[in-house]
Amino acid sequence: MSTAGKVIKCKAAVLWEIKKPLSIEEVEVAPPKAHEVRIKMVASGICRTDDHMIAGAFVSPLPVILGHEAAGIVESIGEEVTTVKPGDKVIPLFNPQCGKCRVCKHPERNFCLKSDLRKPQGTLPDGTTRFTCKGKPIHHFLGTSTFSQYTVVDEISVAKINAAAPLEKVCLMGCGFSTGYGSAVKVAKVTKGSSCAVFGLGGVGLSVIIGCKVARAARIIGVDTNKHKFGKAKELGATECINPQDYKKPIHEVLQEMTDGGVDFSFEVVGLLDTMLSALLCCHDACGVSVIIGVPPDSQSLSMDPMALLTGRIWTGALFGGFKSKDAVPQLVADFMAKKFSLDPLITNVLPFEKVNEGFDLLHSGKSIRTVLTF
Ligand code: PAD
Ligand code: ZN
Ligand code: ZN
Repeated sequence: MSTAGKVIKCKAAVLWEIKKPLSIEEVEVAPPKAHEVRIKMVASGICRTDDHMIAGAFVSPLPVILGHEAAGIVESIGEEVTTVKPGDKVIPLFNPQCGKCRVCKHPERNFCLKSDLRKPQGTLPDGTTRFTCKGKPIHHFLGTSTFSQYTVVDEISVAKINAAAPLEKVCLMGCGFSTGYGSAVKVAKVTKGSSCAVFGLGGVGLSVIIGCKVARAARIIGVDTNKHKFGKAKELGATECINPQDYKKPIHEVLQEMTDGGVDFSFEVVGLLDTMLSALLCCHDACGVSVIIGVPPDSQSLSMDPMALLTGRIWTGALFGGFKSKDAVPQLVADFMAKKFSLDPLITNVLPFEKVNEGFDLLHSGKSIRTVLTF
């Protein structure tokens, strides 16, 4: 019996309050309105940004259904939807591509004006939600909300992908992989033979390393306070790994000494102000480029000496690896299918969706890279 046009009752993980575990609830998911798409979830990764939200470090309205790194199958579409149809394999896009705004029309930039990340409202673009639980509206998260058996997204927040793609792997294209990989190949534009430093060797940082390797960097130095991350970083292409706690000197000085005055490209993939500054200072003062990827704690700011930039360093940052999401994700999936890179090393754990809190425990313990929830 078709579910199109009807409310679907299903299970979702709801965050009612910050700093509390997610709770698996029965929710009602309304049918998609015009320009919207309802998706049956197949797999969703757990990203640190979901955890930042639980911890209160990233702020978006509560109660909310988190999750933004996923893949699924279109269940039904609203009126006027033209780019996907029921049965299509898709990836929800936390950074949309409306194609019409000033940023979407810019040849390089990708932070679409329709993104809910700008000033999180926790709704779809029309200002309402499609989820209810116990009679209360439940907010969306970054226009995606993938910790639910069904979700509704705007058409600007979904990309159709190859029908043969393994969804339990390519779900990582919804955030971690694309963000890290694009930061190296598209934002920093890492060059052949260059030196790179990557602060933070989680799912996103390791994806930066994959990008640096594809770009044929000569030296890729992984920096992490958890030495258990070093093995996997080296497997993916890091030429050496260092732990800042093993040195008396500030880590940027150590890196400057290791690389004849500083690396060509550095990446902050932790989300702390200290590491943002270290990453900036470890790149060469005249020709280095430093990219912020980690999401900083809400309302904190950084003070720095402008001389660090006056000498010629370039300091930038990017969401979603600088990719225009709707255009880039199908191509990234195609590159994966063509074996340009592997996602297997990033997926350390697979759990049934109901065990989502165990997935967060694994992230906190430092033992997992990516946990993929299956539905
Ligand atoms: P993760 O928690 O899996 O990895 C973070 C890594 O940083 C871990 O290996 C830690 O051991 C390490 N670490 C912690 N403190 C330090 C320190 N002081 N020095 C060096 N290493 C340290 O997170 P993730 O890979 O899922 O995400 C990383 C960040 O990127 C996080 O802030 C997340 O919110 C952000 C992110 N940004 C985007 C974007 O579009 N810009 C997308 C996805 C994630
Ligand atoms: Zn993410
Ligand atoms: Zn746009």
